[in-house]
Amino acid sequence: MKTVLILNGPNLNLLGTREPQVYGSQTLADVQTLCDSACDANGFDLDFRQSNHEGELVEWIHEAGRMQTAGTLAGVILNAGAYTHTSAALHDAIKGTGVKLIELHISNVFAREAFRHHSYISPVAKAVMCGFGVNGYALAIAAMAAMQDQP
Ligand code: CA2
Repeated sequence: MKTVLILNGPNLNLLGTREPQVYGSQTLADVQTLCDSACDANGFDLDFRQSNHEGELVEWIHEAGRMQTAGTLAGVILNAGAYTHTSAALHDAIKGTGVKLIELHISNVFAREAFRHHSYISPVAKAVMCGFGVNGYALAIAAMAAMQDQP
């Protein structure tokens, strides 16, 4: 069984504690439970992580690249949080490893402040999803399953 690696960036550990009108009221632990069920339903193992540190996220993308080479990775679902809008390092890591990656956002970033409209991740992602709330995580896992026969 292949693994879906779900990476969450800065401040997503605060999910459910503030800004419920933007991000909903579920916690990151609730999201992990949702992802567990979605992975079960789609025949994947789940590896679910969060970090507030850009370098740690870069290291995890490198790890994903090694898993992809070994044939154990289905793909990465990345909610890079605010690093989406700032991180050339994450862009380079995704491009350099060639990992199959879906960029995910809980909110519709295009309906928000202008600085959230640009993403360093989108040009190196296979697909981009935003605005579905935390249910977007389950939708992204189903999309990852549908993408498995693509190169
Ligand atoms: O909509 C998303 O998923 C975002 O990636 C969330 C990031 C934001 O910087 C992106 O533009 C869009 C922010 C995550 C912070 O989440 C919090 C949740 C509750 C309370 C405080 C922060």
